[in-house]
Amino acid sequence: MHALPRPLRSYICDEKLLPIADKVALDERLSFEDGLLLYATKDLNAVGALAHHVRLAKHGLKTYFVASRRLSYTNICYTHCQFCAFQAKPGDPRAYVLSAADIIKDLEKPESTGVRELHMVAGHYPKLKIEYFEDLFRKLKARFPDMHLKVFTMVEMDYYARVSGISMEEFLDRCVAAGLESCPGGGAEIFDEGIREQICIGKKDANVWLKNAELCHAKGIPTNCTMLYGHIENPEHKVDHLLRLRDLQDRSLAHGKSAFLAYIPLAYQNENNELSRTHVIHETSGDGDLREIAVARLLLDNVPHIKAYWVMISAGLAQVGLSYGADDLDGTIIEEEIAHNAGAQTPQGLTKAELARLIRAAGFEPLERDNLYNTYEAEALAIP
Ligand code: V47
Repeated sequence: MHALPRPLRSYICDEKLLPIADKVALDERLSFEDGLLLYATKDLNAVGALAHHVRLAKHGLKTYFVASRRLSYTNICYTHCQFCAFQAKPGDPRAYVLSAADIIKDLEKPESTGVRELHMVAGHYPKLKIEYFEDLFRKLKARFPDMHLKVFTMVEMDYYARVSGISMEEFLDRCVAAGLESCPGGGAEIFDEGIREQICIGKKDANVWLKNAELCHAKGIPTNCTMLYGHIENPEHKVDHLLRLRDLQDRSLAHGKSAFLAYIPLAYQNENNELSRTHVIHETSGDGDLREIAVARLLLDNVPHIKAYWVMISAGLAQVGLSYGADDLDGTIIEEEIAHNAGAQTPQGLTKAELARLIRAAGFEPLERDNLYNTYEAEALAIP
């Protein structure tokens, strides 16, 4: 087993962290107060070393990436999230809705060759009903049987079940029968109601997100989870959010047929959206981005994978994040709208070779994966 070469206590400069180091060494669960200390300490390297210890114990040097394609079937959205620069209202010249034929045509382009995961999230548009999704998923599966369909945030599925006039259960069962295989982790934002009222007025409350994730897990649909940070939240809100995810994961692991596969901290991108115009933002920084990865690795002891999402924090920092607890660089992406409309300066996509090179250069072992973390050796795929 991989382990740090020295006792964990020897990495600590801030003595307040010593009890946490002892808990981590004994594989004991951290508390809410421990979480606050991990956010408060100036000893970021110690937080990183503790997270790296856990990462090495869980995954060794293995680091995952996926050949993935992002697509949004519509950008029209009737919900109004103040942090979002992606949404368009009907009549907006930017507004679009894609048909199954449009999406298939896009996926037939050479740049989508070899894609194993189609990750689709989109706006909330009442003209799209369950029949649209059934038809879309069936056609996608008929044309690309090996492409994994990862679709809908927990809030998005709630919206489309309601506008279709059917229960959440029926909506999910019909989507799964048509080809839905897993769900991404977006739409969680921050669970604290006071913050939600300021950043996404009118969006469904945290309990809807959590209830639907639990229902997915009960039905055997794996999902991911996220947290949007770097806006107006404070550490209490973040620890509360992470522990609500951890509690749900405990329940899913005990009673469900599936559970969260990965957690992704999402760094708020502040351009072209209302939130940064109306509120004072606690902007994210390199220190903050690494801390989010490390704290998640330490608090979410029951979620197997932590992603360093290069699209929102840069490829270079995501690479450093691999030594702060992350074991997954997410994917090739190819084209991305949500972060880039909000000012992300990163490339639209990275090739498999670029991802493998970033991972190797940081001292880790790249493994291409599919959505369920079945792996393919980079060597076998001739990735340089
Ligand atoms: O749902 C929206 C968030 C999410 C902004 O599951 C923003 O594997 C930052 O969910 N700044 C979409 N974030 C991204 C997402 C995701 C990303 C990577 C991997 C996975 C996964 C999921 O991004 C949205 C919303 O929560 N978001 N606007 C913004 N301005």
